[in-house]
Amino acid sequence: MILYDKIAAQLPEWRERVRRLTKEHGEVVVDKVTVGQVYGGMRDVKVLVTDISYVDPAEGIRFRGYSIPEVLSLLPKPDGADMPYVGGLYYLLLTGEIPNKAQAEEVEAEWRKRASIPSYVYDVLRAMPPETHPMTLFSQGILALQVGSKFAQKYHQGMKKDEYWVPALEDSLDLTAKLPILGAFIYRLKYRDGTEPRWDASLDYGANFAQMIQVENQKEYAELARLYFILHSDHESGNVSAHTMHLVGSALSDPYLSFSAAMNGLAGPLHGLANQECLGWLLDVIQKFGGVPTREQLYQFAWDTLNAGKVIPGYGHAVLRVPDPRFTAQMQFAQQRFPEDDLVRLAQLVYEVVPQVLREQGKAKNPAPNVDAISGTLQYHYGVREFDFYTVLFGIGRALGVTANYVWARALGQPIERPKSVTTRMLEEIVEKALQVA
Ligand code: HAX
Repeated sequence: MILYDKIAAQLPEWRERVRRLTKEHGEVVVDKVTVGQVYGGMRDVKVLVTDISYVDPAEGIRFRGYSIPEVLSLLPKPDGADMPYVGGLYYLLLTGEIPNKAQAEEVEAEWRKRASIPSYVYDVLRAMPPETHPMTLFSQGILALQVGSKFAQKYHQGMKKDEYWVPALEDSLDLTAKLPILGAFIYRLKYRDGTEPRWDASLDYGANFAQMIQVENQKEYAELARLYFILHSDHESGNVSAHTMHLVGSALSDPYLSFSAAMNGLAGPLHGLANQECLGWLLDVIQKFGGVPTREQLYQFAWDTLNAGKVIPGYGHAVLRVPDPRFTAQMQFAQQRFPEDDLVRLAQLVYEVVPQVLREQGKAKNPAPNVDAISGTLQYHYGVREFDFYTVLFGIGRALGVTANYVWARALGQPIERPKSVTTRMLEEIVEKALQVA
């Protein structure tokens, strides 16, 4: 398999680079940590390594060194499509190389072979109360699939550490192939007729999701699905979902166990759930004003949100200090295709008004939009209007990045994660000593 061959060929050099760093230069200091960071969610502390993506605060995400506009223009596309193959993006994340069309299609073919879900998984989900949140069903569905983990089987049969990455890659391909089916089934179960989706072997990953989720305009939605999954795939390793995957995986929990845990983190309102919250906020505005409000009305509404002690969803970021290029790419998609849509016009107006409001409030370090400020608007336009489902879409995309990281973490023998904690009293003593010295 091409992904296996490519990674196997790169591994000796990577292992030597890591060996040199850790064995010969392990004592070199990378960063200092302040009391504020210890108590402040470890913000900006450099303690994770990934070569798969990097978020530059002043520019946004780069996947394997490529910016989002570069990724969207360089990756191969299905015939007649504007948006690239998701399989091409997975190839890039896993190997660091831009694939040609045949290579991207080979990843798509791998997914096709693996794209089915055992019927007991559907039964598990059907047994849940109907009001269960889609993210809970998603996480449970992933756990239910865990019994098929090749990593877990091989580990218990006895496997050399050097070989961990091979079944990790197998599981990652299996898991990423099954997630669109699982997501589409959850959508049908909660909001449609509850039937089981079937993968269409003649379609690519994005187009398959479009047909399985049963939207009306499948051709256009397939473009959105490809864009959406690519944009949401990775955002370096410190965000809650990626870090959870890495942390749980570091205990050699298999990709299913690790990814289910990651999805529980993505389900939090400050992380992936923000896309559902954001659309809810936009719809509240439309409902309150009977359509797109004036600039003044929106300005006041934003202040009312802040004064009620709430955050404005879709704005702010822990790392970024500029508008998120994932926001920009989705806004361009909407502006090119349906600029007159009320929600698109509103999202644009919010973009013009909310940063000013957040700047006036003076708390948020980044008053600019993040990926979630627009993603729900696009789904809504194509008829996917059940917005508590949106984080599942994010999760399907996020799997691409975090499984690529999982494979490389096993390939490079990354150890179990175990930072050290201190007590508040210890921090007070450290501060007292520092004050005496000063
Ligand atoms: N609205 C109101 N207040 C905001 C704000 C927003 N959009 N963004 C930040 N702030 C506030 C914070 O709540 C914090 O207030 P306190 O000092 O009272 O605690 C202050 O500004 C400083 O926060 P920060 O340092 O700028 O931001 P953090 O790194 O702490 O948090 C968040 C980053 C993304 C969680 C934050 O900006 C936020 O809550 N945004 C709204 C929710 C959201 O859009 N989340 C999605 C983020 C992208 C993502 O992960 N998607 O999955």
